[in-house]
Amino acid sequence: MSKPKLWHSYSARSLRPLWALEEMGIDYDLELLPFPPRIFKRDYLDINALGTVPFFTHGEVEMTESSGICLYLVETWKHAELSVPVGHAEYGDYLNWLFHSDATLTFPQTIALRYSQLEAKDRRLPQAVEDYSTWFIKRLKRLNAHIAEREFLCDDRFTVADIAIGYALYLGESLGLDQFYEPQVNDYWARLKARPAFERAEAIGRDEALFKPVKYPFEDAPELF
Ligand SMILES: N[C@@H](CCC(=O)N[C@@H](CS)C(=O)NCC(=O)O)C(=O)O
Repeated sequence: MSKPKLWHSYSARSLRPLWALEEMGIDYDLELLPFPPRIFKRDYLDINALGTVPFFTHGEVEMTESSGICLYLVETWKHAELSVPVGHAEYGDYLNWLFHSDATLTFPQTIALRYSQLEAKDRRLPQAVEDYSTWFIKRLKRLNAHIAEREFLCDDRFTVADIAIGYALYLGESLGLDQFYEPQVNDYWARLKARPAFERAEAIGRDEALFKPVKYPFEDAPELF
């Protein structure tokens, strides 16, 4: 099997596949980029025209979706411990959490992040920041109920669905929105971030990172560019 390669920026969604690679013990190449790469590493646009991270290659395969890459890794490496197979009673739930992680949870977070601190001060939108921060917390409703009686999301064990959702909780924490998490979500998040593979992956690029988010209520966030 050829060696996969991941382009990553500290604290970006590329942490999902990086964490999965570390959990699985796969040998990989890593390209560490300053965030956001479209500003600080212009030639990255020749590799990924979107300018976003992650970017992932494996032979001829090229991917840009962090939760999709996690699914690709467990399926391609046939990693049964971290996946839920087709036909399993919780397979639908497993896929739902994988997609929920980005389409429902990180989507409002990124709007709050952008309009509180990534944009120039005269383009910031406090109303959007407040509304989308609240929206993210409200969208945790399904997780709040699901995790109240469980240790992990699916099949009573840790899978890549936990990595996908765990990243949304990580981003929420970096934005200071964890102060609004319900206790069972805080406990779940504490279980996830205590995993050695998460600790290894999260530390990559931390010392060199140019960008570290300002926390809610995001007052006086400096201009980045
Ligand atoms: N849906 C994609 C989103 C990728 C994405 O937007 N990544 C952000 C970082 S979390 C990014 O690269 N932003 C930089 C930019 O938009 O210039 C995924 O889940 O991986």
